[in-house]
Amino acid sequence: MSVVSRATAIAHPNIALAKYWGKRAYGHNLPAVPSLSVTLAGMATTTEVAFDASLERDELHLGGAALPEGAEATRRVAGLLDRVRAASGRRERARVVSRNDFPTAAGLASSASAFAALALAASAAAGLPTAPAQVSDLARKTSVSAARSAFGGFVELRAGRPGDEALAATPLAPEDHWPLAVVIAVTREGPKDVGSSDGMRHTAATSPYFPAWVDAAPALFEEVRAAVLARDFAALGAAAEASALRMHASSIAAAPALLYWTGATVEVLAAVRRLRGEGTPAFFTIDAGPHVKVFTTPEAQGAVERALLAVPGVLRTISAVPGGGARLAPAGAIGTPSASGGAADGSAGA
Ligand code: 2P0
Repeated sequence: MSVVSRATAIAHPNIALAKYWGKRAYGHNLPAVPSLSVTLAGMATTTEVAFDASLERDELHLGGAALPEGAEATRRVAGLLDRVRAASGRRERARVVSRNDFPTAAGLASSASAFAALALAASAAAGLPTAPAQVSDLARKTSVSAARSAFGGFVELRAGRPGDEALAATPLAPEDHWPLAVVIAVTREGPKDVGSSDGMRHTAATSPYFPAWVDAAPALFEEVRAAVLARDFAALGAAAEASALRMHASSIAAAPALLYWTGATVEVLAAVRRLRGEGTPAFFTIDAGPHVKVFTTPEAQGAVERALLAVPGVLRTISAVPGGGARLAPAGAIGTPSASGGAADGSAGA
């Protein structure tokens, strides 16, 4: 009978107010610009990692389906597990079972919650330290936005610097610092055309505006950061919209152009401006997809939802509030029957 070391973790998606877009040419997966995000409550990825000597290769089961060995997601998961094996001295392959309780087509960075949950569960299962900074650095090496989901509330991640080996996000303010609400206008079902990693690589390689984006991003990040600390909604909205629009401008100027928007995306931007003109607190941000995330206050959330649902092309809305960071969960939280015996919860070793 093989001995299994197992742990389960839960992590949440985050939405960047100051966008990350582009990697340093040096180092390993270092962001070219600083970013600042809000981790969301109410949507979660739950991931169980089981190191098992009887496995011949790492396995990934997503939402109840086994992914093929050569799939991009399987390769990225195996890459993170390789780092955990190298750091812990373990040699066993692992079975990873993961599910999201939110639709991946919502345009939320599901890779952020996925790799934050994987980094924490794999660290715990292998007996490595599970402090958020270590989990954040491990997650960042596979997916930069995942570094931010290690923490809850308002989270920042500086740009990479020459010589950086470890780079972790840091918490800026807890989730109850500022009771914002976010309403996501879903404008298309199904996966996006170009993934974030490919999109930013293409932008960096071909867009004459990419250097301008990298030059502009640090000042926008500082504006976002100051507005969050001061709870200044108008200042945050101006800086966050500028960050999103300049990020997208860099991609639109790539060759060939990378345009994530649909007509409905632009209609939502116009609706948010109309709302603001009528005195409703609202600003938008857009990630690598056609959906629009609209930040508002809890008091105005219902009015914003109604206004967005009335925009032609908006299929539905999803609402969320700031939430907590990645955490370990009890054994069995994934709700999947486990394989071989010898199960260990939390950070227990083999
Ligand atoms: C962000 N995005 O700051 C930005 C805004 C999308 C647009 O972080 O290559 O999946 O895995 O490091 O983290 C999405 O990029 O990219 C992202 P990789 P990731 O949220």
